[in-house]
Amino acid sequence: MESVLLVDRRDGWTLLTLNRPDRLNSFNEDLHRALRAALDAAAADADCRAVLLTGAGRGFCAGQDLSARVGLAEAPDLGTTIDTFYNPLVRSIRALGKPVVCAVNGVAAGAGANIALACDIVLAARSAKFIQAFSKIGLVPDSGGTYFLPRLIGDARARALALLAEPVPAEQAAAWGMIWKAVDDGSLMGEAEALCTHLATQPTFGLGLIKQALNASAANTLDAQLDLERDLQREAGRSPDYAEGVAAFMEKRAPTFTGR
Ligand code: T3D
Repeated sequence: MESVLLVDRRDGWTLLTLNRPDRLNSFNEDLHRALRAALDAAAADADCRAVLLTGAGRGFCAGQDLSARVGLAEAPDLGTTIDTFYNPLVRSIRALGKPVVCAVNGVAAGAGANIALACDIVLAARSAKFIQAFSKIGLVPDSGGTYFLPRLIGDARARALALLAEPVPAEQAAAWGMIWKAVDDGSLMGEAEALCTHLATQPTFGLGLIKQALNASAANTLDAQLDLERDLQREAGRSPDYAEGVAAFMEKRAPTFTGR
């Protein structure tokens, strides 16, 4: 049987493809475990300097596999699933010390939409759409939806999307600032792969520090954020890639970053 997650090690980065296309790549426990393991492996692998997440088939991800939620003798404790799977997944994407690019190849619904939004740079095929599907089945947006959405697109839009579960087409998502950009369907993977190839040549340690600063920003006061920037800059200033970046600039040549 084919794996629920395809892992493809490229030159300097890793492609992760959610692979349950007949269920629009919705999450079962196997997919959760495989994705977490792959992200942990990417985190531990110094030769992996970016991660690209996408979906097989016509959808990106339809969130939780609802077939696991029917015919149960008693109501499931969904808080346990969130604690065990969804929250650690979102935390590991945000905490990964290297960029995570998401190529949204088709519909992203429920937790699938919010896992995409947790990634650092989100490209979407023009035919893709984002749906906060939760309210349609009596649930609450999870996987960071109520955190990311108001910060990305403002409270008014976040509220309407969460309460109405209306689909947001990729171009609208880009116009609202929910994602980085919408691209032609046929160029999605080419653009996303080129982005990862580029990121894999960049100062990875510094990019990880940038993620740390931006992750902290939403909850910090300006004073706290200024202090954090100072601390992170101190670390960045000690990195070999900083020394290389400055030397290359002064010597008017292209830098060769090692990621350290
Ligand atoms: O439970 C917990 O652990 C709590 C955590 C919750 C996190 C969540 O994500 S809750 C939200 C769960 N997701 C949804 O409610 C979305 C359900 N899916 C849809 O609304 C629609 O499928 C889409 C809008 C995403 C796409 O619509 P469409 O018309 O393009 O495709 P479709 O025909 O509905 O789906 C294609 C197939 O995928 C279909 O199977 P079939 O009829 O061909 O055998 C459909 O049943 C299946 N599918 C789609 N989404 C799911 C799914 N099967 C299981 N679970 C799904 N989420």
